[in-house]
Amino acid sequence: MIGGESSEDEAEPPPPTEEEELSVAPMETDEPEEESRAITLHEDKQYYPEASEVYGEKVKTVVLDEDAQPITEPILKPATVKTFSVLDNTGAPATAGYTTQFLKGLLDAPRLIRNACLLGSLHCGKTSLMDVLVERAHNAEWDPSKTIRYSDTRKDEQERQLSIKMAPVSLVLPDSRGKHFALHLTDCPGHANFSDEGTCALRVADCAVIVVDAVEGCIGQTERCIAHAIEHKAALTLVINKVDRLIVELKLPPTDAYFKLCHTLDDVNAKIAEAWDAAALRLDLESEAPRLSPVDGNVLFASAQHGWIFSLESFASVYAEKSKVDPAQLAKRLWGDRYFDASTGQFAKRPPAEGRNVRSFVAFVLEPLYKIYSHVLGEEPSTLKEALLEVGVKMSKEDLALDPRPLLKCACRRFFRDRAAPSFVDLLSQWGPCPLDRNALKVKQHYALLQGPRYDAMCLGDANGPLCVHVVKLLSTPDAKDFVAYGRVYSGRIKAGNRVRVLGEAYSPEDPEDQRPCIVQGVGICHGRHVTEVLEAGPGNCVVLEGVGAHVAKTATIVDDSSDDPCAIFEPPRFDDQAIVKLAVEPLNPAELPKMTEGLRKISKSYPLARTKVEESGEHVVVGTGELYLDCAMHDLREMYSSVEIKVADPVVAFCETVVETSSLKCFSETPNKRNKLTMIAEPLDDGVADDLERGDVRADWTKKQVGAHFRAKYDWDLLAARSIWAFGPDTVSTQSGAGCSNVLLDDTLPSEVDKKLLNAARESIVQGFQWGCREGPLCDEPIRNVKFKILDAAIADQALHRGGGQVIPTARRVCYSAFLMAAPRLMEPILSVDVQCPADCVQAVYPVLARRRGHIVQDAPKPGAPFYTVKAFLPAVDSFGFETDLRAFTQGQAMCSSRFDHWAVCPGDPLDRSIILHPLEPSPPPHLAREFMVKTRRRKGLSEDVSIAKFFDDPMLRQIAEENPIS
Ligand SMILES: Nc1nc2c(ncn2[C@@H]2O[C@H](COP(=O)(O)OP(=O)(O)OP(=O)(O)O)[C@@H](O)[C@H]2O)c(=O)[nH]1
Ligand SMILES: [Mg+2]
Repeated sequence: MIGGESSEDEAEPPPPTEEEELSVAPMETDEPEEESRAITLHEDKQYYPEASEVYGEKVKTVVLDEDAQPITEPILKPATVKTFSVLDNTGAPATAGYTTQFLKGLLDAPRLIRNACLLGSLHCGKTSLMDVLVERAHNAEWDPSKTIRYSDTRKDEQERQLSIKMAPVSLVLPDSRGKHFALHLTDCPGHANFSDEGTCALRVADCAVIVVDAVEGCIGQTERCIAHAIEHKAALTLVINKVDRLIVELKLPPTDAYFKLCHTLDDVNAKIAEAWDAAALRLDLESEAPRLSPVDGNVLFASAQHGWIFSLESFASVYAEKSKVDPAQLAKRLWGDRYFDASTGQFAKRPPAEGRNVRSFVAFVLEPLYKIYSHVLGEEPSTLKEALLEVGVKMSKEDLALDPRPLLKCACRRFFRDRAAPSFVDLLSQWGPCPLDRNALKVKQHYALLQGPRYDAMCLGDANGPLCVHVVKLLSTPDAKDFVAYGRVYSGRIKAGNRVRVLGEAYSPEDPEDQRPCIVQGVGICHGRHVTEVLEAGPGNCVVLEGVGAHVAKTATIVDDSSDDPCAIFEPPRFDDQAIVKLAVEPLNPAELPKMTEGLRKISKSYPLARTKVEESGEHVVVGTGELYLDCAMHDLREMYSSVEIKVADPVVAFCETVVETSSLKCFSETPNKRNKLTMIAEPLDDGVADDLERGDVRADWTKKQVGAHFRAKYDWDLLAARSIWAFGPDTVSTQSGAGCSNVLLDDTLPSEVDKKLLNAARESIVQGFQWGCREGPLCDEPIRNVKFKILDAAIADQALHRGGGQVIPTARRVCYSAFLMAAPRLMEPILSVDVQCPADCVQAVYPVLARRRGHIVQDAPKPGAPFYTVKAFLPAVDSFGFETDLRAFTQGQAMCSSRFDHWAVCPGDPLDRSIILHPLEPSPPPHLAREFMVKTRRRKGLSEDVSIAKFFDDPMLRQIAEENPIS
């Protein structure tokens, strides 16, 4: 009853009122709601025309006798439009000063396109650097006292001041000669947890711009970015950012600042050489690692905060304006041991006999910069104008009235004029390859079918060839209701309205089930916060596609619907990190489970490395790379993808199961129909094999000969053993899902004892059983890692009917388990590598914090030219929760740390040792840890408390064990 009060205490129902409330409500219809929204309320009984007369056919009158909903709730809920992105219109061609037509023209000229990504450590200034470029491209006059962080498009990124997602920003910018280029850039997050976003960006990029903080130099995270970029065969360039910190914070004299920059550069080059050498053979790289040098133009210096970026040549052009010098020639003399002799006006490799003994970079580059900074920060306002004029910086009265920070930015801008963005474009135009030149390389590296007309067209980037787009990432729409796909066009032209096929990650020509037809609803160029519809795009471009997001799980390959020529997929990305932290989630209100599962599905789409699964106990689990990763995923789950209240358990880590000895018995198992019998043993793999398999150095699709040659050459296996490898498991290809394919199944039977023909007939089923077993080990359902299973004997039924999958697969799994359990099984835990940066007096405080968590330090050393130490350590992931907070507390917030997965290590203790008594709420001593982890994991998963050995052994097998171990 609208407006009336109904009391629950009343025994009698309230008498019917004279008045009837009439409300006009929408009639049930399939039409969209908007058409039938009219509602009126009337409180007397006069004649009212039928609602349909007034409001049209689809509206009917209903009479409500009692309140259908509380009075506080509006009958029609106001439409809530949620947005999680910072939206503005900057980036549209109109605001950027060019027409969409011009943009489209550039997109059709692949020689004027560059695809690059900004990679680097946490907070080294990638987003700020992007701001400098965006400011120029959009002719935006932003408030110099504020940082915009244009490519941090999500509100939470702005609030946390941290990039979480990769942000594609396509810009049209001129180089120093005024030639315009279309740059498809991606700003990647620097936090170690989000390195998966960088992997996706590298998949489409031809060039990696490594950004380094001038003070921090090349740190662990930078090293990983370099190695990962080399892994993707991206061209390497370097920006040394935050050079202003050397002047303002460290107050280094100019010569020391030069040495510091040299040291950073040498460090980066050393790391490039190291990573190159490690990958050269595997990736078939050129023998010589590239060397970056400012003289070659592939190193830039920048202070993104103060709005400047320069190369030696662009700095030389400042001098070229005043005197008649060729900037290119001068630039060559501005780095290294070059000295200017003022008396002769010449540059020499030795200091002049008379005059100043400073290198040319110091005299011509750093000293003018230092002067600007010292004048702005140290000079009285009254004399500042003249002082800056000395260095050629003209400032207006209004400029001089600014606060120091904007004033600095303003003075730098006046000095460098419009050189920042063009220096960056020069870098990419010279060192970033044209996409068409790189197509072949990328296709060869990542595409699965290396022949045929489609392959040829992709390698050439043929706009008239068959369509092929590699979607690497799904980007949430601002309202988080849908996803748009971001990918690179390899061949053909993608158009809005195209009928395409979306091939998923599980697609293969042999098993083509994972494909969906769909219609591309829109093709656009992403400018970060704004998308320009371009309707179509050709090869070499990175575009966003509307209408396909729903059909893509994580990555996909899009091909035209009509063509019949064989197609394959781009293999799923290989990440340089692993998802090892698990979080169990549950809706507060159980009825909201479907909403939560829908949200989890979206989390898995939005976070490349995140996996979601349901444990046997019914528990929903999200697996991610670390605490921050899961924190962001939970934020998205609660706020963006499902507005459901969620209960979250304490985070736990993923484990692996392994063996440390050879099986003490030959384990056998019979199929239920007693017609087949398999005998196996398990033993640890040689060191390094599992890593090779996980890295993809050895692939399941290799021929027997290739696999044999590899194992013989690298691990000294005998040829027979090397050639008798049947399969890798749990997965055929190494993925990010924990253990990847790190186990081997070997056929070690003798032709004299076993009918090989029959055995081969059952091979498929045995392999499936092995892979199933490896996926969920017997200790606590975690993947098996680093184990070699050998088939020693097999009796296989000669009738196909009796050796079907239903009989053989579970038996193969059982025999794998029993062989595993007889080979001293152990639990493996993930170990993180931790990089800590802290002042010298804090180093001692780091040791106890690590020691308390079973961590150990492998290196602590002062950082040259910086007032801090870097400490490298290993820390078991299971003890890493809260480590950062602890470290900050112990060092009064002076230590910074970054950690990520490094390797798997065997947990101390025997997980099957029943003599261990676990005391609740008490830390277990190290020898009890494996047992504790196993029991807790089993409990969490709803498994029985202990591993029941009998489950995996046949009776005859059990008798044999009992005979050999009479006591047990
Ligand atoms: N002094 C100085 N500070 C800078 C410079 N560039 C960026 N910063 C500051 O460094 C911090 C991090 O900058 P961001 O641009 O967010 O760095 P980022 O690399 O994008 O960070 P993530 O994406 O979170 O890894 C901010 O506080 C910036 O103001 C610079 O050139 N000089
Ligand atoms: Mg950033």
